[in-house]
Amino acid sequence: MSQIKLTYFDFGVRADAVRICLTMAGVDFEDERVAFPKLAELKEAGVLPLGQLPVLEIDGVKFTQYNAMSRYAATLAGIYPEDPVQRLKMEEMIEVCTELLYKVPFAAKDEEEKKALREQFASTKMATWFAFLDKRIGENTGDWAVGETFTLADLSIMILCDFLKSGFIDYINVNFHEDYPNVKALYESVKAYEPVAKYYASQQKK
Ligand SMILES: N[C@@H](CCC(=O)N[C@@H](CS)C(=O)NCC(=O)O)C(=O)O
Repeated sequence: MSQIKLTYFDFGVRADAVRICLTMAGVDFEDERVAFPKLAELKEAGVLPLGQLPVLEIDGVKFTQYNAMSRYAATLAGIYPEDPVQRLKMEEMIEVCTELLYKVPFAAKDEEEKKALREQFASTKMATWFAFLDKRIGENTGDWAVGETFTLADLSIMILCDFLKSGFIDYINVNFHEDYPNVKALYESVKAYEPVAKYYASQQKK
């Protein structure tokens, strides 16, 4: 059996898809959660391949890039569709979530500028991406983001909404997704989906 260790913060955004999928797949893995200052320490020690987290270590080989890890774990969990069109639909949504995360304005000269940049981001690009996800979900028949089957796109959208809900990105409405009825409904369905609900319930007990 492979030795698997995921190292990240005690945060969902770039790790929960991997954690949930490995759990769904029944894979035994070490879920190492480090405090924020530990990143600098690990970088300094030269133990992170790209100086970044998350890192997924499989039998001594360290992998970077959370979407790559998520796809690997989703494949093990059986939620990575084989049909090319279903896969394209799923990937498109995952990439929208990823792009949104990468484009949140972080650099600003002061709080006032940060507030202005984030509010502008929320009302323009972010609104466009959420409206797009909402439209796409609405176009598909079935309960899930790409249609009849639960896929990694469902997790990606739920995790993005949870990240916003955490309040980590200040000046952006924590319930931003609630203005988009299909995204809102999907978020609630994913949270209630048994393997996901079971995973989060198991985390609360810790
Ligand atoms: N492209 C990487 C980005 C990872 C990333 O930026 N992680 C942040 C923490 S959430 C980090 O390690 N930042 C430190 C740095 O980039 O120097 C991925 O998809 O995993």
